Amino acid sequence: MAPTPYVNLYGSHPFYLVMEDGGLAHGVFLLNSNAMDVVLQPSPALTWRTTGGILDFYVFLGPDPKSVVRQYLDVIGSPFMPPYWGLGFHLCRWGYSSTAATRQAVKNMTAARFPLDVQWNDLDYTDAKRDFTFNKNNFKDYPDMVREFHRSGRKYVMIVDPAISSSGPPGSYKPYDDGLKRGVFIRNATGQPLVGKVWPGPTVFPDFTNPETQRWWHDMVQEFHDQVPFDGMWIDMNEPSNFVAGSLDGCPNNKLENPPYVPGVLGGSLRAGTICASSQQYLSSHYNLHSLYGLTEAVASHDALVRVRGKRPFVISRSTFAGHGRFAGHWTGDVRSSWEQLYYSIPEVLLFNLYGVPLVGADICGFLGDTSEELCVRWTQLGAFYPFMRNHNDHGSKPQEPYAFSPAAQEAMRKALVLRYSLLPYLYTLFHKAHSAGETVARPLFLE
Ligand code: MIG
Repeated sequence: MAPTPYVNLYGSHPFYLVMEDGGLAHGVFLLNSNAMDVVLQPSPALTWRTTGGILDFYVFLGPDPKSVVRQYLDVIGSPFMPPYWGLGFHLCRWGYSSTAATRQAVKNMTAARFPLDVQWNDLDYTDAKRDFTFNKNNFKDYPDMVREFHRSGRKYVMIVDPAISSSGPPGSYKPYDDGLKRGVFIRNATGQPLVGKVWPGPTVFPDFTNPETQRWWHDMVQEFHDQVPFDGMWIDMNEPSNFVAGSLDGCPNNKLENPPYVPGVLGGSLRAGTICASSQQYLSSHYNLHSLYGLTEAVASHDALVRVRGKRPFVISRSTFAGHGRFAGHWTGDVRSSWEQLYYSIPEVLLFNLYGVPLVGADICGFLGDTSEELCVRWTQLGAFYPFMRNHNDHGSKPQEPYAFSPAAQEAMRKALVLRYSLLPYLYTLFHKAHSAGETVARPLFLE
């Protein structure tokens, strides 16, 4: 779920770090992907209550907090090295409804003397919200737009959702037809591809634990890249998110769907907002694999980009699990344009660094709802210190690109951006140390 108190969020990292009064630190990792409660007890204690899997515990003795993080990363894998351009300023919004509108945003940034390294598009570029297609009306010259961005030294990233449209006539949509033939979709109790509902309407869900799915995903990425030379992938909705509970046909009544204990998840049911727990994947049931969906899609996307572009990949994911940072970064999803959410983005960014996902940031100025000038200025100043710096906005909200504000506000934002850019070599070095030696990029002071 989007950041809301007391509900399950986009990702799972069953790891904690304790620092005692004397400065000694230790950490514990429970490598387990099942649905679980984490209960903070009043005494210094924590209870994990998991609903399956293996009780595979790791204890990290530190003795200092940085060593705990390094020891944890020795187990789960250290962060991938992002391309240098990934550390620049990224601009996005849901509602750049044409190549003209997208180009205009880039022009406005340049005219207002703001640095912009990476331009993004949300679902607007697609044909009927389907992956690996583009809209032949408003985005008719989409490939040319991306090539133009390249000529001006910029990079380009677009959104990709995992769910694949399944309702078109046979022969009309290759990702579905080909995926069906290759058996890459998650199956329901009767062995048929499970059909849910996401942006394009009825959809099926790739099972990224199947090696054939990884190959199919690569082929789809390759074919789309042959048309549109994009540089990175923004993988959204990969918890996986579903607009109906379980599937269009509901879920069967069995032990995995109705286990004796359900952790405190939204709606009190494992299928709420996602697919049936008893659906079958290549490795095991979705009951066991649910929390790994985003990670397995990140692996597929990372590997596809390496093979297609032959360069360091750039993948930003909403869902994450322990080990994600080896393959991709993370943005913190649908944050509200509020002071409270600006505040919470700080512990979130610092925590993801302890989790080995240093390429992380919240949507600057907030995503949901209208921002205000003061909030957007302060959030840009804070965001200049996020390892991943992107301004992204919901459709229908008031514009919040840096150039949308008063001259005084723009001047403050420009200063923050110039400061970030002057520190980029330092930031890049921190990423190298995270990658090569298990360090953090944005870190809480107690690590020092
Ligand atoms: O149901 O693609 O978190 O960043 O703009 C919403 C549209 C789907 C959720 C993402 C948000 C993105 C939006 N997506």
